[in-house]
Amino acid sequence: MFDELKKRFSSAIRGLVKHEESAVDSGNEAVQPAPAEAGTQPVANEPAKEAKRESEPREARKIVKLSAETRIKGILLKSVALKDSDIDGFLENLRLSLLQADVAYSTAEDFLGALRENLRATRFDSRSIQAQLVNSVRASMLEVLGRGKPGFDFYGRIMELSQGSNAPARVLFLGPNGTGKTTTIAKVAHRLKLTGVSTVLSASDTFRAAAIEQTEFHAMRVGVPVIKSSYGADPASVAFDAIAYAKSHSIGAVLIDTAGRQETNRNLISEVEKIVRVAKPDITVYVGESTSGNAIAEQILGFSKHIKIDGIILTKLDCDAKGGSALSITNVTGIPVLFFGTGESYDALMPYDPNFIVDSILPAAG
Ligand SMILES: Nc1nc2c(ncn2[C@@H]2O[C@H](COP(=O)(O)OP(=O)(O)OP(=O)(O)O)[C@@H](O)[C@H]2O)c(=O)[nH]1
Ligand SMILES: [Mg+2]
Repeated sequence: MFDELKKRFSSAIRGLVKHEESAVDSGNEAVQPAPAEAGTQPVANEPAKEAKRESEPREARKIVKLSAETRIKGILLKSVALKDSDIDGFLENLRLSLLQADVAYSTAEDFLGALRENLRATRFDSRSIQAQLVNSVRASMLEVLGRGKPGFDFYGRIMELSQGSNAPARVLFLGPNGTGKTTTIAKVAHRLKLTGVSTVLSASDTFRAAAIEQTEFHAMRVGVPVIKSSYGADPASVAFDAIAYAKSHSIGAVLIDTAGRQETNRNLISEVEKIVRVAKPDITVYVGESTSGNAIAEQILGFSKHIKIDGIILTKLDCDAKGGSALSITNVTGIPVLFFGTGESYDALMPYDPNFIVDSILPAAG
């Protein structure tokens, strides 16, 4: 996950640092040291010193190169400001990388705008340009990832609701076909079981062949009950029965599975609206797959015209080398991402963490 962005960002950052270094080298020829400093300056191209430079390890050479910048500009300045032309080239490079990794256009622009301001406001110490650059990119990315509605403690809220007067907690899962709704419900049931909250699954996908058996299979493996009906039955009435079962058995939470549907299918959207009217979910979760790329934000906005969505679970991040949707989804929809699905096992549900995304994309600052 995020492999492509990591590769591209690392190369853009390295590229800019190199660019800066060579700009410094050429500047060295143009700028004469001030007379008072001349005695302390190394003589350019002095053979013995050049030979020594060649024998130094790479990292040290980089510092020598950059300390040339300090020699030249440091007489006047202690630090270096990036030139506008460098910033523009760098941002253009990043823009391409972001768009090719499926980051939404508006999010890419938001991020690049924040980064431009950040880079313009930063005085770079010539010995640590790369580290400072990484930190600037990190800060701008976190700023953009932090915009939009903040997430909430999903399990904490379920636990609270499961003990309240309106128990059980009712959680509805919806989204397009095959995104991982049923598997994610099993993951959530597994986690709730470990935290001591009892659950029942509502097999409210009465539409797709084998969907009921699939829910039963997961329920059996996780060790929780399931309420089902027959294919073609009203999914809302299955949810109603599951809630009644939970009430009569003091079960803490009902997890309602639904058939996959597109936001453009009016009949299927009406069906889920009916489930909402009957089951009155406390939390409605949209399950979408990361590999849908840019399209996912549009799909969510389409759904949320009809149904209030409280949170998003982005699945199959483990299969997505790009991962751009994870960066833009909250920024575009304003709806918080709660978890990433990172595999098929029941514990492969990772809480959403902007720091994790940024760490996965950026090279280490040091
Ligand atoms: N690699 C990976 N596979 C996943 C993840 N989540 C679900 N899957 C797989 O995706 C496939 C579809 O998962 P389901 O849970 O059946 O998806 P669904 O949304 O319920 O599908 P429909 O009921 O047909 O709409 C299954 O093979 C799952 O094992 C994930 O995070 N990573
Ligand atoms: Mg399903």
